[in-house]
Amino acid sequence: MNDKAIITEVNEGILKIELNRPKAANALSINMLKELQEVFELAKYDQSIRCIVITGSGEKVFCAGADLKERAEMDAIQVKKTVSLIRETVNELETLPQPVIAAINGAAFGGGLELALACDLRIASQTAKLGLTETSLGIIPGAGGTQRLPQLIGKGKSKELIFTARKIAAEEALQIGLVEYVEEPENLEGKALELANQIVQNAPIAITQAKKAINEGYHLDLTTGLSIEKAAYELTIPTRDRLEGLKAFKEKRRPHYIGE
Ligand code: COO
Repeated sequence: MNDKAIITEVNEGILKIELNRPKAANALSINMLKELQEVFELAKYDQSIRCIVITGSGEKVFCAGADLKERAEMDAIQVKKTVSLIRETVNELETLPQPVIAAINGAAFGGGLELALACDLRIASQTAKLGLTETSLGIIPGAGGTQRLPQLIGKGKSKELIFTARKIAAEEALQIGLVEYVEEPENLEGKALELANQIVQNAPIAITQAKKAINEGYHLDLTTGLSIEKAAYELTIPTRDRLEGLKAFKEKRRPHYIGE
């Protein structure tokens, strides 16, 4: 029996992270958050990891958000500290150099959806429900939901979902652009790994710089965004991978990228 709140597995350049609190709906306890931060700290310096897939244990829940049982025992200062811990953990996920794919295997509510919003891609099981439910609990999304959701689906629909705390089905999430794919439950992990395997074939420095340029330039004016893209592109020029790409093209073979 694994009593770790996070289970990790690395296979062929892909790190799989599983939120492992099935008896507590994979809720974000303080312990789970600290374990997540440890995993992210190791992953960001591990060049053998080229893509990350994050999912929940079991079939019903991806992540039920903040641990409300822990929360009920906290005073105001402890709540502030814990929400900051969730926000910091989610922010660390978003700034990982590798692409992160959320395989949403079930309910993603509150901080659980905020975690998925900080990922680069989201695939939802057909059975998944998604919602920023915080206003139904007398609070607001505190781990980036008020910022990342509008960036993804627009202000109007974001206000509707946050004000109503509505839990939406995977198909609606796909229609509004909250997720990129919806899969049958039995195909969810396969689709996530299919995407991850496509990503790990490409040059890791280029992938990291493309992620950085998109994330940093997205909400800036075009001129500033283009200067960010220019700086990111120029970091790929001196790489051995760039020369390998040209060589592979000439030799009509698949490139072998080493991340240098
Ligand atoms: C959840 C759910 C919809 C799951 O519902 P189920 O009907 O499948 O299962 P239960 O509701 O019985 O939950 C299972 C289990 O997990 C139960 O424990 P026991 O009573 O000991 O059997 C629940 O108490 C526990 N559980 C579920 N969610 C949580 C939890 N423990 C601690 N914390 C949480 N969050 O029932 C559901 O709706 N959960 C609340 C989702 C939600 O609104 N989250 C937002 C919290 S605020 C926030 O995230 C803020 C971030 C900054 C998932």
